[in-house]
Amino acid sequence: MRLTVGQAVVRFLAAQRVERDGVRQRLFGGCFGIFGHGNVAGIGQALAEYADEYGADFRYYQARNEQAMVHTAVGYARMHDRLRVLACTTSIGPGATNMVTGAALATINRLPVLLLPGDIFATRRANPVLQELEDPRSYDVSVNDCLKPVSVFWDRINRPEQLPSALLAAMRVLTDPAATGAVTLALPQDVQAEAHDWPDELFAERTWHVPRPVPEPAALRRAVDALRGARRPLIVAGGGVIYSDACAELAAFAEATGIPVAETQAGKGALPWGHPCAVGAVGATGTTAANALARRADVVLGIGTRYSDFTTASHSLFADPGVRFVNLNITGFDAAKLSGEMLVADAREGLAALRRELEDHRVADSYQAEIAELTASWNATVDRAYGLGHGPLPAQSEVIGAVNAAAGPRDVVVCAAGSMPGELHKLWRPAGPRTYHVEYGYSCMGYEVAGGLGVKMAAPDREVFVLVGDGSYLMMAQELVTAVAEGVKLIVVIVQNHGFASIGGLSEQVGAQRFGTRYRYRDDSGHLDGGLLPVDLAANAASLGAHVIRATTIDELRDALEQAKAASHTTVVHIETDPLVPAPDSEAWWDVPVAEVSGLEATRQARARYEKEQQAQRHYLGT
Ligand SMILES: Cc1ncc(C[n+]2csc(CCOP(=O)(O)OP(=O)(O)O)c2C)c(N)n1
Ligand SMILES: [Mg+2]
Repeated sequence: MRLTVGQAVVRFLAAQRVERDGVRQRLFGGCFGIFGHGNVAGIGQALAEYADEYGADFRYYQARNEQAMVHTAVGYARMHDRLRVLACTTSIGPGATNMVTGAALATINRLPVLLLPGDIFATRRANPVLQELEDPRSYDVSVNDCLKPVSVFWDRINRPEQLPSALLAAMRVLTDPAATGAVTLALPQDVQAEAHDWPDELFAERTWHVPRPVPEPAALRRAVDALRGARRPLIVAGGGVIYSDACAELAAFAEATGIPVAETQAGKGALPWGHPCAVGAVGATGTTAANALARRADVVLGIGTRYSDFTTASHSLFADPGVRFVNLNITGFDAAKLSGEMLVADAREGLAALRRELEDHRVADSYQAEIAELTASWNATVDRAYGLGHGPLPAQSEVIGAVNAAAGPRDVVVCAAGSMPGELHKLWRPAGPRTYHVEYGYSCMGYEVAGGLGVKMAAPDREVFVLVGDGSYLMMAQELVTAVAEGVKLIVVIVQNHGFASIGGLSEQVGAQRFGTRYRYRDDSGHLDGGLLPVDLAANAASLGAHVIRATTIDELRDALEQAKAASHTTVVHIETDPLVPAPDSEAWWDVPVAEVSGLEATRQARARYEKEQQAQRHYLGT
């Protein structure tokens, strides 16, 4: 079949299928893109040529910003448990490099996305072309090389003959849960438009089977022995539990053994709030219940977690001198962390195997009673935070409480950066898996609206509540336009607190006095501490085509959320909060270095506190 490279790419992607647990579906939900020179005549022409043939099965979606469209693809893939993917095509140069942040986010969160940046001419006939980097040391370098370290697979197609093997490798990586992340195929613009005679089999329907590897018997025995010997075991559930659809198996294992389950940001919702074994968030933004258990745990069973510093409280949380880790993970890379017993397997298969071996094993009644007591005490803390009645401006925790009350059991909350992720992690009461979507691998400002769009595209029958701070909103709000154009309904709650409440708090903690963390006019003394700026984000959202409701009290917020739920179009609710109300304490630390010498008394005091906290840090080298 004689097609251009662009046409071949589109035909190939449309023919890919994915299968897990006997369910087979299209791998690609479509292709996002912003056209320019580099893709308009290649992938762009191909998408135009096949638009009617493929219809909704493989649709072109227009974004407003290339970084944002990668976020959208990530939200979509996560909501589909990594089984469905979106492609993203860009022009060369700035269009391509705008995707670098999105690619890093995808790779860090272990979520699949296919990036198809345009690239400079392979023939180099008229170089330098518009937007070409021109590295004097090598004409082989282009700005797309920036995507290499943030991609799990990267290739450049300089000749049509290279395409089939590159496409197959890309699909293998996208559908391999142990390897997945951002996959980049850089496509020089002349090559995209070049015709080639392709074998017909390249475009035949092809099914990629997602594996569920089972644990090796010897590794299983070691893990079982460690858990049998534990008096105070604790499970740390990460995103892998949800992506592997292992939540029911996790509940069964926890119920059989009585082992409490703490959750990372990506793992939150693995057990529904209120489950007798659920102790909530763990780590620097954790609940006092999970963290008290973590401090004294003798065996930690980490499942599908990458053990970020937030989870381990910067290696200070797991404080029992003899604490050991058993890590059930699809990758050896993560399973080896903290010198853990490596149980390399699919989370669901691994949990089923552990349950078979440990069904007769239960934690002591006294431990269970302690768990219930700690959880009840934390629940009372959340009740207080939700009903604080702070004034004149409400506290952020009250906003979270109102959104939590408005969300139905299948609805999804989306967030990524600022002070809300930490508060959501500890305070939000999830109804179950896939209802809590906080991007915290990269905690990227600007993910919220764009990622929320991808979530809603993947789950159109659920309400999607996007919680976004004013800082994040100002960084990347423009995909509201895409939501409006596509008729994809989002409920966006803008939490206006005139700057970076999160970094303000952090700044105070490190003795930097909230410097540069508020949005203010420059004052007469030259500092950014002047009056409030005349910024109206509600008006901004309205100008982008969203329906807007302004709320000033929590009661008005509740009303606004009900109106937004009843509406059929994207609705933005604007509320101002007090940035200085602290969230309930997690009683856990996060390592952010403090200046070792300073003329500021506040900094010197912060340094003294820091050096004390640092003493709790461990290497976890095993026994
Ligand atoms: C792209 C990006 N730049 C910078 C940061 C560092 N950062 C984390 S939170 C934050 C402030 C967020 O402000 P806002 O959205 O208003 O939330 P608030 O802190 O006020 O809750 C900054 C600058 C980041 N996470 N992402
Ligand atoms: Mg803010």
